[in-house]
Amino acid sequence: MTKSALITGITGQDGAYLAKLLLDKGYKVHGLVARRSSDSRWRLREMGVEADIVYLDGDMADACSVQRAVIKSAPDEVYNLAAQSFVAASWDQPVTTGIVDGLGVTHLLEAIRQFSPHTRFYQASTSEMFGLIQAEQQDENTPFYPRSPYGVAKLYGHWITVNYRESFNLHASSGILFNHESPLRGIEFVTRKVTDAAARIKQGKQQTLALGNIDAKRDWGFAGDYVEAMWLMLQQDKPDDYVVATGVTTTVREMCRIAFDHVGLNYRDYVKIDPAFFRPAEVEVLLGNPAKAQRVLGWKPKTDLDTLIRMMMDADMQRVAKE
Ligand code: NAP
Ligand code: G4F
Repeated sequence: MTKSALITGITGQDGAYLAKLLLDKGYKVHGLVARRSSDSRWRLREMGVEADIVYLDGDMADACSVQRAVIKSAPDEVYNLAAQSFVAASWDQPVTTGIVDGLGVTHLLEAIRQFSPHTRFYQASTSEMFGLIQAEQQDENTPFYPRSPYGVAKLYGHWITVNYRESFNLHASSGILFNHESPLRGIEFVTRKVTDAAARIKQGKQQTLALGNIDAKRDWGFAGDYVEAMWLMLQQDKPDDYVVATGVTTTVREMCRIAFDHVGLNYRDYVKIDPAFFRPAEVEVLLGNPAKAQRVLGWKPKTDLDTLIRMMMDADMQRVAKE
C-alpha cells in the first residue's frame, strides 16, 4: 500500500530534502504551501521533485486551511516543518512567529485529533529551546531556556506536541534538531551568508562581509542527514522526543575560516564586524548529545562540518559564476 505523507514547509530547506527522501521511498507526498507573490518552489526544482508533489494551499495561521489539507491528503504521516524560522526576524515579528510556530502546531494537531487520529506526527522542534544552556552538552533531559520569540514559540509547539501525545494518545514525536545546513539553506542564515559572500569575493563581485557575533558556537550538521532522523522517528512503535546533532560545536569564526580557505582566501582580510547583526539576546553556544537517536533510531550524522561547508562553497561558486 502506498503511504501518504503531508509536509508543511515543503518549500523550505528541510521540506525539499524530506520530500525527495519520501518520494524515493515510494510515498505519495502532499505539501502545504502558503500563497506567495513570487516563486517559492525553487528548492523542489533543485531537488528534481517539483512535479511529483501534490500541492495544497494553506497557511499555518489559518486553522481551516490546515484542517482541509489534513482531510484531503488522508496522511499516514504528517511532518510539521512550516515556520518563521529565522531567529533574528522573530524580534521584529514576534506575534506572527508566535502564531505560525506556536499556535499553528495546535491547528495541525487538532485537525489530526478530529479527522485522522491514526496519523503519525513529527514536530520540528529546535535546539534554540535550550537557549541559555543549562548543561554543557544538551540532551532530551536538559531544561529549556529559550532566548528569542522564536525559541519561545517553538517551546510552545514542542509542549503542545507532548501534551497531545499524552492527552489523546497520538503518535506525535518531536525532533529537537540542532543547526543543519546545505546548499539549499536560506541566504540569511550565517553559513549560507558566508559561503555566498566568499564565492562573490573570490569572483570579484563583493568586497567585504559584514557579520555579527562570530564567537557564537553552533553544532552544525547536514540537512540531508537530518531528514532521515525525522523519518526514522515516525517508523518507531512508540512516539518520543529525540535530540539530533553531531556532538561537535564550532565558532562562526572557524566556519568562516573553512569557507574562505576553500577558495584560497583569508577570512580576516574580508570579514567586518557590524553591530547591526548582533541580537537583542544571543545563544552563545549549542552542543547536542545525539546518543538517544543513535541508540533507539540507529541514526548517526554522516557529514562533518568541513565536508558540509565545502559542499556549500562548491555550489555557491558555480551559482555565482552563472549570475
Ligand atoms: P525554512 O527553510 O525557513 O523553511 C520554512 C518553511 O515554512 C518554508 O516552506 C516556508 O514557506 C514555510 N512557512 C513559513 N510560514 C508559513 C506559514 N504561515 N504557513 C505555511 N508555511 C509557512 O526552514 P528549514 O531550515 O527548512 O527548517 C524546517 C523546520 O525545522 C522549521 O520549523 C525550523 O524552525 C525547524 N528547525 C530548523 C533547523 C535548521 O537548522 N534548519 C533546526 C531546528 C529546527 P515559504 O517558502 O513560502 O516561505
Ligand atoms: O545561522 P543563524 O542565523 O542560525 P540560528 O540563529 O542558530 O538558528 C538556526 O538554527 C536553529 C537551531 O539551533 C533553528 F531552530 C533556526 O530555525 C535556524 O535554522 O545564526 C547562527 C549564529 C548565531 O549565534 C548568530 O548570532 O551565527 C551568529 N551570527 C553572526 N553573524 C550571524 C551573523 N547569524 C546571521 N544569520 N547573520 C550574521 O551576520
